[in-house]
Amino acid sequence: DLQYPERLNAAVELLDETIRTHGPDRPALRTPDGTVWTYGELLTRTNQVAAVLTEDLGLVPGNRVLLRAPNTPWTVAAWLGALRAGGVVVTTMAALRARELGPVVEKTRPTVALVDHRFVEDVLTVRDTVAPDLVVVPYDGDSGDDLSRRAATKSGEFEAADTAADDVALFGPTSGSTGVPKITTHFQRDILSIDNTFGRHVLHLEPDDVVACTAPFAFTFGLGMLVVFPLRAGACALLTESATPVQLAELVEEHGVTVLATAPTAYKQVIKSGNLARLRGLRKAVSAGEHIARDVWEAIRDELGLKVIDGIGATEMLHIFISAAGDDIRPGSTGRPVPGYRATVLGPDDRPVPPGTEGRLAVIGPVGCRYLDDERQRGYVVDGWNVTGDTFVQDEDGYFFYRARTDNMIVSSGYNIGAPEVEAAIDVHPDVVEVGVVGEPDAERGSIVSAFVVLREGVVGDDAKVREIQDHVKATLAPYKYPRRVRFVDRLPRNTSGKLQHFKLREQAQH
Ligand code: 3SK
Repeated sequence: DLQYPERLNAAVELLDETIRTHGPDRPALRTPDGTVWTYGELLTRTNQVAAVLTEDLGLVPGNRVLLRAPNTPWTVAAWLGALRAGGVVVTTMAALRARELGPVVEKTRPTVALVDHRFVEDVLTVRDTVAPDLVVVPYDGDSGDDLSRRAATKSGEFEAADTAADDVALFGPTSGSTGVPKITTHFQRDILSIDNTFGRHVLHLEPDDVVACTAPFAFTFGLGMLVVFPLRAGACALLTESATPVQLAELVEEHGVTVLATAPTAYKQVIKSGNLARLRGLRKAVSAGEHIARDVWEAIRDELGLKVIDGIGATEMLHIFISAAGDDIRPGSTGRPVPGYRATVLGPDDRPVPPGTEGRLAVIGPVGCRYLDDERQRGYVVDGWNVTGDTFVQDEDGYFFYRARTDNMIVSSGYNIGAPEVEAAIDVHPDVVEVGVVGEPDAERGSIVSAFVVLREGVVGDDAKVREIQDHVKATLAPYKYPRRVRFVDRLPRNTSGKLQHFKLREQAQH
C-alpha cells in the first residue's frame, strides 16, 4: 500500500489515474451556485495553470507558489497546476492579513503568488515590504492579468514535471499554540499517503459520494477531505467559501451531500439551531480539528442513526492518524491508530506508559513532522516519534481517549484537570453558547480553573449566573474541577481554522 515508485507526481495520480478508471465526464467539483467542473474540465484547467506557471511566469520545479484563496474550483486547479509543474505549494488561509502573511512569505520565499482577486491587497503589501520579486497573479476576477484569462490562452495539454516521490510538494504553515508560524513540509508521496491510510482504511469514499467540508484547503483537514480523498475516489466535492453551520446544513440538504466533514463546533451549532434533521441524507460524518464532546456525538447518533467518525490529525502529519469508523467506533474514544500508523502514550521520561495512564501522545507513520528550518523540530520529534502536544490515555484494547492539549492540562492543588472536560460540562448549560477553559495562575493553588463563557443573547452575566454555572459543573463532574473564576465575554478567540486559541485566553487570564 505504502510503497511508491521513485518518480511520482501527485497531481497525475489524483487526476489522470482517476480519469483512466472513471472517465472524464463525472463531476469533480461543484459550488452552491450550480457551477460544475467535470474531471475532464479540471484536468484541462490544471494543465493550463501549469502552463501559465512555467511558460509565462518562469516557474521551474522546486520553486514555491503561494496560494491565498478560499475554496473555489480555481483554487483546486491552482493547487493541482502548481504540483503538476513541480512547484511547492505554500497554502495560506485567505483570511490572513499582511502582518501574518509576511513571516510566512519571508520563510518560504515564493516566486509566484496565485491569489483570489478579492484577497490581493495584503499580498501586494507583503510583496512591497519583504518580497519585491514576488509575481502576484489574481484569479477568479476580470482583470486582464487574471489567471483564468491567461489560462484560456493555453491548450490544456501539459506534460507533468518528472518529480521524485520525496520531492517537497507542500509547505503548510501552522500557527501552533503560540501564534508564531512554523512551516511544515510534505512530499509528493505524502499527499497520496493520507489517502492510502485514512482515506482507504477509514473513510472509504464511493464514486457517487458528494463531499462537503467547512475547512479551508490551507487547513490540511480541508485539503484531504475536499481534494485528495474525493479525487482519488472519483467522487465530487461541494466547495463552499464561508458557510455558517446553518447554511451548511441547508447546503447538505439541497445538494445531496453524502459525506460531511467539519469541526465539532459546527455540529454543535447545527444541533443547537434545530437544523440537525437537515443532515439526514448523510452517509458519513467526520469530525476533526478539536475533540468532539460525547453529547454532540450521541445527539447525531440518536437523531440521524449516524456514528460520527472522530479523528485526530495535525498539520505536521498532514492528516488524520487516529480514528475509527463503523462498528470499530467506541463512543468517547478518538479511535485506534489508522492502518499505517503506530501510536503510544509517553510518560514524563519519554517512555511508553501502561494502558490507563495519561501521557503525551506519540505517533509514527508514513507522514511525519519536518519543519522548515525551525528549532522547534527537536521538540516535536523525539526518538523518531512525533509528539503531537495532546494528552491521551489508551485502554487495554488499544483505543485512545483524548484528555486535553498537553498545554491545556490544568494542575490545581495537585489535581490534574483537563480543560476540555470542564468545557464540555459548561457547554451543556442551556444558557451557554460557547466556552473556553484555561488555567489561571493562583498563589495558593498553583493554578485555578478559569472559564470564559459566551452567554445566549439576552441572558445576564451576573454573580448569580456565575454561581449557577459553578453549581452546574459541581453537579456533573468531581467538584474540585469547577471553575473558580468565570468571565462572561462576547466571543472567544479562534484561529482561521476555527480552533479555539487557548493561549489567548491564558494571556487574558493573567490580567
Ligand atoms: O486538527 C486536526 O485534527 C487535523 C485533522 C486533519 C488534518 C489536519 C489537522 C490539523
